[in-house]
Amino acid sequence: MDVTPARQPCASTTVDHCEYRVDARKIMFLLALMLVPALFETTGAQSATSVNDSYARYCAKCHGADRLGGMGPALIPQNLTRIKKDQARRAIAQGLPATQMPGLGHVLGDDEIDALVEHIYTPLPEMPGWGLKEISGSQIVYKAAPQQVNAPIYDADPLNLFVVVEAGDHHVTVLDGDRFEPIYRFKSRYALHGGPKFSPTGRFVYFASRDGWITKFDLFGLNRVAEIRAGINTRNLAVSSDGRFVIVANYLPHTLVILNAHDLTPKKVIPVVDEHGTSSRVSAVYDAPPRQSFIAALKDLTEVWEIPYHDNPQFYGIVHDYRYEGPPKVSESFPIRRIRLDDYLDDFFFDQAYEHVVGAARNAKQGQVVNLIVGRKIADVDLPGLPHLGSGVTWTYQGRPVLATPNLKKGLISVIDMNSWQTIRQIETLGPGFFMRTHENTRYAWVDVFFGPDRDAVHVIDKDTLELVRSLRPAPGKTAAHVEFTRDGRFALLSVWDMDGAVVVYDAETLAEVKRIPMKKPSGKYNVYNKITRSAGTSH
Ligand code: DHE
Repeated sequence: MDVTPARQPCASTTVDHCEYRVDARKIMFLLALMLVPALFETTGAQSATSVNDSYARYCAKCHGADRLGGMGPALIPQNLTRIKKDQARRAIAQGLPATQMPGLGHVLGDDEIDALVEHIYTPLPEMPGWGLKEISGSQIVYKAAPQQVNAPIYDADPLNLFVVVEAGDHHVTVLDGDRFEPIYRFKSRYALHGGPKFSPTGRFVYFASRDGWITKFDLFGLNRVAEIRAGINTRNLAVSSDGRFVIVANYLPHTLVILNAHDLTPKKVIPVVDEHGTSSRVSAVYDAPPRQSFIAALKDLTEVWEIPYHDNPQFYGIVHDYRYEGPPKVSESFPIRRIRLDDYLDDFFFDQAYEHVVGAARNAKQGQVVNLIVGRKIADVDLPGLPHLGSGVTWTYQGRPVLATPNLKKGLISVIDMNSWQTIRQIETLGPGFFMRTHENTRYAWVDVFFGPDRDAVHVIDKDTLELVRSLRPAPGKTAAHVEFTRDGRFALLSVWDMDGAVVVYDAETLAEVKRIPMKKPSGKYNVYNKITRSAGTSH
């Protein structure tokens, strides 16, 4: 059974499909605009029509015809509070780095861009609600399928499976990580984004789509268990380390939604507001297992939230300065601890002990280190450009723990000493990178060159010398990105991001190609064992 989302996003399968060409009608229109200005000094209705046309032609496919988001974020004043109008103007004209937003300055005139800016800063006549009632109403619990079993229905190591998200045609492939053969392929919700998250044993996997659908899938029986639409425009999800809860971070509405991990029944909708009533989008939410809590970074408030999910009151002793809001220390009350910061956190990273959060704002000059125990910022970190901390990895270098992160604006990898929080090295690359990966059993770290002319290259870095040792180009001319290792670290799987793409398997020691598995724009791949053991070399 499949259920149509309340708001159907565009049926197209890629984002680079959006039409930005100037056609003959457009040229005629622009000529008319130049030659007969008086024609256009008429009614407001006409200019409203033309801005609606521009929006429909250039924006709607990614941002939704209703401006409530799709592949791109919602374009409504509530979600644009951190962007000034001239920044919006620049973004439309020149595009935005590290996003799929192209510049439209070559097809739209200044007046058209101005009109679009006014349009997106105009409140919608009515904001759709997506509260507990609507969320509950969208829930689908799939009937127990005959194949629901207590062991995998296939002959492969269930902990060495890869879940591969194929963004090209919105499918997921379950891949045997020993034989490198697909076991099963199924249609996912439209535009999954972020890493799927696993239950503690690795049997179940949870996906989030940009338009708010959460899917629970059983990797033993290879069937969907339940689905629910938790938001209109969603960022990501996290699963509690005890396997009881799923939490969903939303851009729209401004909420965090807690679900029962068993069948996705909603438990609580938390409005994300500060004490003055200002609301915020949620940048991302993650699980912090040793703390038995969720940590959420907020986009429009300079706060980080910690939301404990543990019943054991002893847990609360770990943190001395807890300031509870709501009923205290009651099971499943999900109290909120607010940690106030100097700046926003758009992207962040935990140390392996989950004691520190290293975060950065998109437009900040440096990052900040927040100690979760004392609940405040303890250091600044030199992180120029736009570090992609969510993709950071750690290893031991000369006896000390280091964090390495790619940068979405600059071709460099920052390597930071996690004891002193000083930068040890900036490794130059061929261009800005999106994803970085390593594994405890390999001497190399891999990072892609996601943007620019060398986007088909992937660098291999020696973790002992911090030198680039090799650049691989698995498919010249096609973007190569996102590596994940097998559970033993012997093989590295790399994506060729193309409709006619592939997952390419490399020997992690010799760097020789072992196998190529055809796939449709495989955006990310996730190894069950590495995820549930929280390998230092992968995203959590
Ligand atoms: Fe992502 C993860 C934010 C654009 C592909 N991306 C994440 C996460 C965040 C994030 C916060 C971590 C969530 C998690 O795993 O739980 N991404 C953002 C942005 O703010 C940004 C720059 C703008 C936006 O459009 O939201 C952005 N991301 C993209 C893309 O354009 C990518 C390349 C293509 C796509 O699918 O949209 C993209 N993001 C990914 C992938 C992951 C991800 C594949 C999971 C990485 C992993 O290995 O864990």
